[in-house]
Formats: sequence, structure tokens, C-alpha cells
Amino acid sequence: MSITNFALLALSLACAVSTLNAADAIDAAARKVEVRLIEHRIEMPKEIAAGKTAFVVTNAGQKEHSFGIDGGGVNSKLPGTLDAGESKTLQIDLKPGTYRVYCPVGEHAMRGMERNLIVK
Ligand SMILES: [Cu+2]
Repeated sequence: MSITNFALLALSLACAVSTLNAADAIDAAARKVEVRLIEHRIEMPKEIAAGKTAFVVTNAGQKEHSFGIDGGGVNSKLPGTLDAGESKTLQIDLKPGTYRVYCPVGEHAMRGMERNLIVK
């Protein structure tokens, strides 16, 4: 393989890798927080540290669920819903404060899929 071909190969590999990262959109510096969605509750830590946070949300229930967070100027949720067993990541840069996390599907929040999250 010529040097030029090798350089082109390396360049195309680098592009492929950066495309993958963009699709995943997970910042390596983000602190991961595991979230489990079940009928009808959300299992996760009560308190987490401020900063770049990647909520790794898993639907551990039977029905469709999703995950949103409100408070302190943040109003964000996963795009779409999670099927049973599915996981998606929601990344947010969180400032200290009290937030509300909830499931935006149907009346799930009312039925118990909402709670406060303290960010320190
Ligand atoms: Cu739900």
C-alpha cells in the first residue's frame, strides 16, 4: 500500500469514527447516571453531581416509556419512546438545583413515574 493510499484509508477511518460519535452523541466527559423505567416508577439516584450528565435510560417494564427532565431552565426529553428492554441516552449539562424527572407517556407521571432529582 502506498503512503498516499494509507493516508486516505486513515482519513476515511477517522471520518467513520467521528460520524459514529456524532450519531451516539455521548460526550466521554459526561458522568453516566443509570435510569430504570418500570410500571409505574422511575429508579435512579435521588441526588447527583452537577455537570455534564448522560442519563442512560432503560425501559425495564412491559409498556412503552420515555424520560424527561424539567427545571432550572432545562426542559428536555428523549426523542420518542422506548420499547420494553430498549435503552437510550439523554445528555444534559446540569446546574445545581431541584429538577423533576418524569415519563412523558400517557398518564404515567400521574401514576407514579415522576420524582424530584437533586443536583449538587
Ligand atoms: Cu411511562
